[in-house]
Order: sequence, then C-alpha cells, then structure tokens
Amino acid sequence: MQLQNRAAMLAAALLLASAGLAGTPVLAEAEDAAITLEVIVHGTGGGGVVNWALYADEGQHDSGKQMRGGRQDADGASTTVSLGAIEPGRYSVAIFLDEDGDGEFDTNFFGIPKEPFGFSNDAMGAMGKPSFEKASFVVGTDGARIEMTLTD
Ligand SMILES: [Ca+2]
Repeated sequence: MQLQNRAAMLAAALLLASAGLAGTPVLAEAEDAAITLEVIVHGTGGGGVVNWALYADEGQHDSGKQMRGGRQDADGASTTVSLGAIEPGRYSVAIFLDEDGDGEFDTNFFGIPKEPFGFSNDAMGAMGKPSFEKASFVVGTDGARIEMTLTD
C-alpha cells in the first residue's frame, strides 16, 4: 500500500515537473527578438489612409505582388507605419496616401496619380515605378527604420 502511494506521488511530481517545463519559454527563443521594419512616412498632412506594400524581391516589386501590405490612418504631416516582423534581406516599399479613403490609388484620365505616393529611397521612375535596384534597401539583423517622403 505504501509503495503504491509513493508511486502515485512520484507520478504526480513528474506531471508537475513536465507541466512546469512546458510553461517555461525556451531561452534561445526568448533571446531571438523579432526583427521589425518601421517606415516614417512624410507628406501625409493631407489626411486619409496610408496604404503600404512590402516587396521581398525584384519579382514581387516588378509584378506588384506584395509580400505584405496594410492600411493605417494618416497621423499629421508624418506617419510612422510598422510593417511587422521581417527576415533580414533586401526589400522595397511602395506607399500611397488614400486621401479620399476609397481604397483606390486615384489617377486622372491620363493615368497620372492624383494622390501622394512614394517608394523607399524616395526612388522615382522616369516612366512608371522605379526599379527594385533603385528602391530597395537592406534590413539587417537589428531590423530597420527608414524614412520616405510622398509626392505632393
Ligand atoms: Ca483614393
């Protein structure tokens, strides 16, 4: 009888120990802080919604198939946008200010943008968007915080 009690106590102790282990964060994971990308967007004084798109390589940049995108309300003349956790590498960012909040990047009859926009490095293309080479920047192991200025 006494032996059975000891066995039951041992089982309970093991259960508690394993439960405790499961609840303890693995040290390596805790040290591996997320790398993030932040963009300070200047030229958002017109109000509306900042629309951003993140491209992870030339193919995505050229095709416009973003890796990730989002919308955030403009916050005065400059708006800080968090693009979230990211792997080190080379990226480009395209942003437009949706001033009328219709979710569209408005252009006129000739396809000329009617709303402010910009690319990382403040790169501009002669016709259409700038190349990935011109617009891209490096995110290192400490993450990145870049600034860009939208067109008037
Ligand atoms: Ca719009």
